[in-house]
Amino acid sequence: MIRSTMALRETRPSWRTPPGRVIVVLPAYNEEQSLGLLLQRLDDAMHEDAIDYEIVVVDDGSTDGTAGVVGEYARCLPVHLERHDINRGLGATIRDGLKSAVAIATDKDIVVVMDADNTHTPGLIRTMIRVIREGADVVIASRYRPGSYVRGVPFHRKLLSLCARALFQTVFPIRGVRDYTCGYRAYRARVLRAAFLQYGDDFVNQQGFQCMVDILLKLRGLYLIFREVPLILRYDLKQGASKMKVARTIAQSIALIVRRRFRG
Ligand SMILES: Nc1nc2c(ncn2[C@@H]2O[C@H](COP(=O)(O)OP(=O)(O)O)[C@@H](O)[C@H]2O)c(=O)[nH]1
Ligand SMILES: [Mg+2]
Repeated sequence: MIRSTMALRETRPSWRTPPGRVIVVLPAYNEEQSLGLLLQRLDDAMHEDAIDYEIVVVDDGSTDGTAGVVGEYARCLPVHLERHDINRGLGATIRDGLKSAVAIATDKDIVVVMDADNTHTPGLIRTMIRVIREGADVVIASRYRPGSYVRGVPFHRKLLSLCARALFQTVFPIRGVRDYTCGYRAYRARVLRAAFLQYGDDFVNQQGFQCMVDILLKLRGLYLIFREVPLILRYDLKQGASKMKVARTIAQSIALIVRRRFRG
């Protein structure tokens, strides 16, 4: 028995490298109530599918116990904490999280970004990985695919994201993309590395929630394959209010469209 295992090892092809890992980036601003539960659910989901993973939490100057929660879980889970001294906004937080992820990733790894508010279901990561392994470079968890399900989202937020979809699909069509604004996505690590090489820190240079759209606009110039999978959004699980400032996000998104569409 031992001899046959040895023989197998000796005949392992030289090109075979260990399977890729998943690096999960969580932008977090005052998420102490949700983050612990999300970390547990992430660990469960990764464990169930025997996926090797690491988590990078970027605490964006939270004034609550967000950093403390990460510290607690870091004793038993592969979680790293990065901190901003002051609140810098979602764009800078996602940029720093992606940079840290790329720094520890190999080209085989997959980087997943999701909200830290425990409304995105971690079980979907397995599907997103599968779609990347099937050939996609970027996978978006989308509210606009058959099988998606949204629970607890207020009417005005549904309307806002529908309008955003209509507008962005018209002005910046990207094959395979309907949901431009959802914060739950998976990227090949090497795609992110290439994007940082090309754009530097300007890869993510929008401060607010419109950074999600801008990332796609930057990536669409890199000749990539975009795919979507249906999202189950459990907004009913959200503790406290959304951090999105609706009027500001609309104004900044329109400014972004004008800049990117008419001024290059
Ligand atoms: N870094 C950072 N993260 C933020 C900020 N505002 C929101 N977030 C995070 O961005 C994600 C999206 O915010 P959320 O309130 O869930 O927005 P919604 O789901 O669209 O209502 C969550 O993980 C928040 O913790 C901010 O000012 N800075
Ligand atoms: Mg959210």
